Amino acid sequence: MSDSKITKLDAVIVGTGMAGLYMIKRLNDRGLKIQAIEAGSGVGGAWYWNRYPGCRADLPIIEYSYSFSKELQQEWDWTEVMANQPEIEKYLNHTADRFDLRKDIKLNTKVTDAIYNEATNLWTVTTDQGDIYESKYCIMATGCLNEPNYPGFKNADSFTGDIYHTAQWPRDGVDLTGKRVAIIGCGSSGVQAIPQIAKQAKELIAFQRSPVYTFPAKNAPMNPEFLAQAKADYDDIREQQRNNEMGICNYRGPKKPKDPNAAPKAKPSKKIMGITPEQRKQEIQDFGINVLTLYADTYYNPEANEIACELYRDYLKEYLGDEQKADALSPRNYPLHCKRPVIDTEYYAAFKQDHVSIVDLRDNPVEEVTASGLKTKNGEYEFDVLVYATGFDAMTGTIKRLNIRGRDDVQLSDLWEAGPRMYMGLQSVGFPNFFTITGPGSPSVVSNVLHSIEQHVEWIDNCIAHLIENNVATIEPELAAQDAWVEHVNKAAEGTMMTAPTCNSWYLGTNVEGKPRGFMPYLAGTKTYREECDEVVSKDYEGFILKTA
Ligand code: N01
Repeated sequence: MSDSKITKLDAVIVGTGMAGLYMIKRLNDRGLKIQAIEAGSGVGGAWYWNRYPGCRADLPIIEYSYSFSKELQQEWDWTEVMANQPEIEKYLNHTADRFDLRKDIKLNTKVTDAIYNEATNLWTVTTDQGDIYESKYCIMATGCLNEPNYPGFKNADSFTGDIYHTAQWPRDGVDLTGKRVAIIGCGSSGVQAIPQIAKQAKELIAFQRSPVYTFPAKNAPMNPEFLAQAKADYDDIREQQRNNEMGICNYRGPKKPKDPNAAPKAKPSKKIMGITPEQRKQEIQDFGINVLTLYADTYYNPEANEIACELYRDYLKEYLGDEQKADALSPRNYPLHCKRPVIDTEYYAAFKQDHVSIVDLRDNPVEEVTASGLKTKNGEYEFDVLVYATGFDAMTGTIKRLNIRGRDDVQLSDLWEAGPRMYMGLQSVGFPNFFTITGPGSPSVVSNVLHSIEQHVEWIDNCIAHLIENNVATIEPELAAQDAWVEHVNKAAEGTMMTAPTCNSWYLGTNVEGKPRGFMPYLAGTKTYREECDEVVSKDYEGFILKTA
């Protein structure tokens, strides 16, 4: 390859979601020569691809938004407490324009290979558009939930109707009016999509393998006074987020002066084990079903957890008033808090409608896809449209799909065959100057992920600045430090409901056939993790090997 066809760079950034956009901004501010590459026709990452009906944030948007720019915080007006996908996509496009990031982004382009050259310490990154970049640093901003998971059903291609995946929803939308629709999967995406699809479809059949514990989102239009106050309080909000292990402060608006004559406000009990069955029912009545997520002992005591699960099933039975639907939708045999929390807007209300039905796949599994629908062990179903809401090959799927080769031509996907191995979720041994934003082994998806993204981007940016200032050619982890970190991450998850033997989830990789079981994110919390990252830096990048040129 002639040198003239190779673009020389300081850094390649793969992906332009929330992580990629901020990474571009930071490296731009440093004056580095960079190129960001994006597979989509627009920026936004997860918020570009996941445009299925009902898609929205599951955290208050005041806290799930960039904190890096005070100006951006002040000028953007959110319209809902938990913004929907179109609004978040618009915000991210605004961010790209506001900070002039588009000049460094190549859209509609997929990275195919990233190969490390040990002689030059450079990464050669190639794309499906024929681009070749030679870059000192390669930064994966590919997100944790990017590679769609398609179940390998027999005869999957034989269906003659339209097929969609929630994570690859068409940009121009889909008109489902009057259609018979089937949806497979009832995780966060299915739970958000079902009530909205039910509004259009003539008939909606939900095929569900694992019912979820889901709690009302309590979304609402943004109150302009609340928003104004939040803007005034932003410094404090961000500080509180930094001091919280989830990166969340649950901002409630201005503190009202205490009325000395007011009766003390009732609060739910701290533990479910400490109260009688009657009191438990009373607390559900008083505080709503979400109260089950507030009892501390349900997070570590299996007995307490099972009491909460039983109460949840009772609540569902009473709410639905339909034995078959309640039985099918009732989660059993795995604990509350095992999967990522799901929150919903009128999910169960959708099933109260006659044209919405549920097929419980637990003892009636899918046998094959047919030309006109699906065949399960106990029956056949016909429909016009098939929607996969079957989630993602999370955390490792995208990175493993690419041809990433480090020192000695070792392929990252081979190295991660038995599960990802990273030091602090930032780097893997044998892949010098190759960084992953919110990689496995960092808090990422078990926190307010944007909060974690900002912390990682800033760490990587500061690290690169350090390397340049000190004439360091390469950085990569020591094997012993990486091994110890993987052990540390495993320990943090031990004994939690998320790693209970009966738990299956995408955190554990068990949602994808053949993927090794192992808890991938780091559970100690974002505050603890930030301190650990800062400590590593203060000890001259302890656990990393820095080599001068
Ligand atoms: O994916 P999931 P998701 N046969 O893996 C089922 C984020 N997110 O896209 O549980 C039958 O949770 C699977 O069943 P099971 C959020 O972090 C956020 O819904 O594996 N069913 C499950 O029911 C979330 O956690 C928002 O037994 C099969 C479903 O498909 C993450 O993305 C909104 C199957 C997949 O659920 C993933 O959510 C949406 C098979 N072969 C997503 N394979 C926000 O609110 C899988 N399933 C911000």
